[in-house]
Amino acid sequence: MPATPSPADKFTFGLWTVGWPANDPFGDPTRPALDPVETVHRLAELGAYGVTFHDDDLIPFGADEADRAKHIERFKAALDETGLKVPMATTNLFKHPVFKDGAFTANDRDVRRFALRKVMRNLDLAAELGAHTYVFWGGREGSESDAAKDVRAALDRYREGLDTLAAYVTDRGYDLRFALEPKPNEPRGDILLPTVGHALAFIGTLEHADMVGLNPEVGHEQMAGLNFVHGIAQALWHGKLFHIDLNGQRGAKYDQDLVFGHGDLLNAFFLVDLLENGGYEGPRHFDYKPARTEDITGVWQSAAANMRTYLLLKERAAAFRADPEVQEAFAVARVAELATPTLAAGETYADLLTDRGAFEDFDPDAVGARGAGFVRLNQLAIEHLMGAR
Ligand code: GLT
Ligand code: MN
Ligand code: MN
Repeated sequence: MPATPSPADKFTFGLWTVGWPANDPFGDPTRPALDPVETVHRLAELGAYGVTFHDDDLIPFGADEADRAKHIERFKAALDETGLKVPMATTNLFKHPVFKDGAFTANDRDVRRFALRKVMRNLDLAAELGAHTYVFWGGREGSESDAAKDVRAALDRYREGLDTLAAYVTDRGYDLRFALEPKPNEPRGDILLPTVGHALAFIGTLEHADMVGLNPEVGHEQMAGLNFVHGIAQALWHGKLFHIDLNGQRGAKYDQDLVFGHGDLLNAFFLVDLLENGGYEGPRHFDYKPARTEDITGVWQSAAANMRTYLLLKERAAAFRADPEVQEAFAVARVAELATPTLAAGETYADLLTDRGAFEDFDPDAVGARGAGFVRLNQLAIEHLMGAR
């Protein structure tokens, strides 16, 4: 069978993904907790490259130093036995009630100081385990009331927090970059930095902007009604696609965290095409939740499904690009022509003003009447995706 994952494919999973015991706001867990050591072994058997974690996924919140050291040692031993890597780590700044009004942007200054200390402690561990990316998902940074949050002050504090942590990483000599993960809402009514675009603009204001990029998640942009492929293309264009969270989402509703491809499959096809051909070399990280209906067998089946779907889409995208009829359709649609600058080399606006062919002798009605051929191209993509070609 083709589409068998191997570490070379760089597939990674968060401990919190397969480890989710399937509790939701309406119901109790349907599965027992998973031991991180077992997760490491199972992911390695399935062909994954690495595993990622929040501090609290590995070490229960409030554990003492001795207990903490034991949890870390067991995890390290499992990594050594399996060869699994830890390319990314992050901080849980959302579960404990202390973070109910946010972490870096909580109105309460003591909470903000505690949050920075919690991150610094886990940055040390991330560096020790060889991670190169540190994710910041600010799920609690936001509000339900516009009276209760001064958004401009909150952005000042968000920036202060990230600047402080970037200075810490730089001073310690850690080879770590930060990746901000946007989300429009849930758990807060409105979350700060709600989309890729908001986060990109914010990053430009940071003191260490060069070491801060993005970790966009498929479902989060789709919750905001946005085209994920466009968001990723723009992040790549800015040189800011540091990491990615792959999953599935069906429309603008609660955060579904479905298996990759189990939401908007056509968008997933074009996403894989973009990632494989657009210069992204980082991990293909799955941030999904095995459905609450599944038992532990279903958990590992769903983990495998993420990787298999990605590889199948990669095959289909390659076949699409190699198809001579597709190449001809690309030419008809003038897709490559967009890479040609609008002005010729050395040409100025003054030259453009004297080019009669650009205006006086140009026939907008004739050009406006010409069909673009985009639908045929799209249909060819769909037929390749369906395995019909
Ligand atoms: C949380 C969230 C994810 C983030 C994780 C990183 S935690 O599960 O829903 O989208 O990527 O903090
Ligand atoms: Mn999500
Ligand atoms: Mn995520």
